Amino acid sequence: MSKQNRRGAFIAFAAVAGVVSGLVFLAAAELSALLVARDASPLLAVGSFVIDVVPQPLKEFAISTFGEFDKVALLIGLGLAVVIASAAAGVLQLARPPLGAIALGIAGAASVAATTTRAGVTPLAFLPSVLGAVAGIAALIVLCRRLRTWQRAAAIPDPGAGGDAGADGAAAGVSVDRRRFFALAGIAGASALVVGITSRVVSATSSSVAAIRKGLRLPPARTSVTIPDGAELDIPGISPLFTPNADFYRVDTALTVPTVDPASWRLVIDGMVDKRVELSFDELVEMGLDEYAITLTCVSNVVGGDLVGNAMWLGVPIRDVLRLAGPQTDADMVLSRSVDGYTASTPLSALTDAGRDAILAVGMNGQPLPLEHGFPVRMVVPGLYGYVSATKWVTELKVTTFEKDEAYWTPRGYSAQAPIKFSSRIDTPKIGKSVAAGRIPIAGVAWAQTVGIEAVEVRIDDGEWQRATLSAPISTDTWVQWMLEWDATPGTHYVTVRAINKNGEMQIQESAPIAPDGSTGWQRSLIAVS
Ligand SMILES: Nc1nc2c(c(=O)[nH]1)N[C@H]1C(S)=C(S)[C@@H](COP(=O)(O)O)O[C@H]1N2
Ligand SMILES: [Mo]
Repeated sequence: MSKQNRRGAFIAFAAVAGVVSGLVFLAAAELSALLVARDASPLLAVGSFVIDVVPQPLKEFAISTFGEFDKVALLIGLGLAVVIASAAAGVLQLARPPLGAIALGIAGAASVAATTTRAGVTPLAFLPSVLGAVAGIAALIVLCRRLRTWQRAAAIPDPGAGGDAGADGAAAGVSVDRRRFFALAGIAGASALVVGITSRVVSATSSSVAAIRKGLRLPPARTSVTIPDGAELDIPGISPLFTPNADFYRVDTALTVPTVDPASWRLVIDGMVDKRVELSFDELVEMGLDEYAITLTCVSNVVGGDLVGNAMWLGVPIRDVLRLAGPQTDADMVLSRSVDGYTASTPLSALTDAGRDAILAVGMNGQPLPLEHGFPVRMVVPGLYGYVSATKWVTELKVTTFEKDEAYWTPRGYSAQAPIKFSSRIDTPKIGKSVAAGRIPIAGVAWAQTVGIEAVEVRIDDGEWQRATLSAPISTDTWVQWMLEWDATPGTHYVTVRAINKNGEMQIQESAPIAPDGSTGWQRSLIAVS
């Protein structure tokens, strides 16, 4: 091997030593997180930090490119960054010790900062990062020492005239040093992978809160919603009147689903109130549970999109809960806060006005809230986009003013207040699927929470607008289904839909993007008939 090649090879081995040390760091951190501080995994904390700080356009790019897999993509990206950074630390440590170890120490300090500043973490949250850094640094020092021993042995000049015996002896020494290095790196790397992956999987799947939720029996509803005859149309491909929990869209900034035990959950009502109030889960549900059929909509829903769903919620009016604390008259906003630090700003009037069914929900479609939909308690407010109203895993209602306080999305390009812009969607025929000529239904859903849908109109190509048949509405807070029989003729056709609300207003035709306060436009879809 030439001297040049040998130098290159040792740089590569140093990179291997670095990557192995990085794995040891993460594995030790994951194991100690599993044992002492469940929510303090450095990788996840740094990931959550990234989610909070990336600029809005990048976030939108990630969501539009990776869709539901945006969080997986983030974790893969982070993994790559860890591999590259720890390889660099290895090379540094071999060339200029102890710079590599110092680099790992800095990574440990950054990871302590990321974990301990997450909302609602345990006081021990610093420990996984510290133990991880100590283990990683120890591995790096030991591996690089071994590497240097081997490097020194390999650099022994060919004794030449000194005779064959000397050269053989040196070569044997070199191969022992090489074997020692690779054995150590292999064992450390493999055990780190096994320990790290097992700890993470155990942490993710052994949440005792999932079992607690399964065993939870909610009191029966005091009042239930009457479903009128004709509330659900029987058309293949249309959205069901109630979206099953498993199909309900999920949008949040939580990298891992928060696990909140109802036994330790508390709701604090504070801020501009006559008296601070704290409620336990039992105290909340004892206030009496009622059913509410409310359609939830995300501000990120594009025209024709699927970030909208309808559920039968079981909950307590927020009005009743706020009344216990006595909001002061100069307050105009409630800043709701989640265990994960997320906040939403909701106009106080949307929570207290008579006739507005804003609730603290504990049940969804006949079950306790699913963990990812906010177990054990979330807000649901008819007529406002989710980001300004539907706080999941909610733990605090701070009565305040829009002037004094700001919610999570407000400095990130979204309006502080955001009523839902009413809209309509075509569910069937599916875009891009060709249908057979003949009489077929065109059908979908339309929503205008708090006002109600008066009519839905459909136009084929440039024809007349035709009134669709509507399902019987459950309430003004619930979407309706609509359908129109169509004699489909072969060829391609444009189908356009628009809704009219019960105030006689027409759905906005002009298209608007989702930021800052929700999309507008009429859905126009191309349908191929054969
Ligand atoms: N804690 C928390 N609650 C949250 C969010 C969040 O990021 N964190 N996102 C909000 C947004 S933008 C929407 S649209 C709804 C979505 O609720 P779902 O996931 O149950 O459909 O939750 C809201 N509540
Ligand atoms: Mo949303």
